[in-house]
Amino acid sequence: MSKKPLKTCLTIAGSDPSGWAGLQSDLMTFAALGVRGVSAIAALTAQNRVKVKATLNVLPQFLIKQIETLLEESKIDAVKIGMTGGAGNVTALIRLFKRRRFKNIVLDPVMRSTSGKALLDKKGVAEIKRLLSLVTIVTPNLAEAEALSGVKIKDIRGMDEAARKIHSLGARFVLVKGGHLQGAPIDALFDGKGFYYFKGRRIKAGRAELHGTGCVLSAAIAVGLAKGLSVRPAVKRAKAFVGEVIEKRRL
Ligand code: PXL
Repeated sequence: MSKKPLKTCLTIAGSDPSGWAGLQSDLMTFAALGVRGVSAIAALTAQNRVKVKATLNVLPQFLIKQIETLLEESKIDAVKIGMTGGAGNVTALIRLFKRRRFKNIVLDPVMRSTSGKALLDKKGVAEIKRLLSLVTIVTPNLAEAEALSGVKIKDIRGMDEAARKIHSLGARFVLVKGGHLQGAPIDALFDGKGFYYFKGRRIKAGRAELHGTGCVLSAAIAVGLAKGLSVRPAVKRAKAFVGEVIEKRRL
């Protein structure tokens, strides 16, 4: 065993009792990639792999209390944000991040479950836009990129246009995940100057089997950043890890 102290990653996310997505899958990702995971629950859900039946948001003060209490004890090397549980929670996070600067913040702007249930309302989306100026990288899928940018995305040019708009809202890096477009999947990473494209091959999987893969990706990016990688290699490694998870059908 190496004596090097483990890096610590914090996930601020919703609970998915089935373990396929959300905070539970983030903690498994952290463990699988060799960092210590700590967590703050932003919302509860009642769900299985197929369906989200109900959600219950945590109060903003209680969300912040969880994070502040962790910070009293440990240094956090990277933060991953997933399901936030409403505008009030996002506002509280904005205040916290202005007061306490974190070097690495990965925002997965979760708005809807894979099965289609809305996990964030309109006000929440507006607050997520304000949060962008405080994050290192935001990782929207196509629907989320459309909601954040107002751009209708039909092809890679649309992805690029949306990435530019989202970058102009303040995120340092924008990764638009193109997996829902037809053809070979492509993700576009924009750093304000240029685009880098990650081309993948399509792995055969049903919708339920892809549930939670966005969570794994953003958590794995946070791990890379915590370990000192810069953004592009962190995304590259995280994508390779997600590919393995989908192929093995487990974390
Ligand atoms: O996959 C997005 C997501 C994130 N977090 C939680 C979820 C879901 C989707 O269902 O339930 C808690």
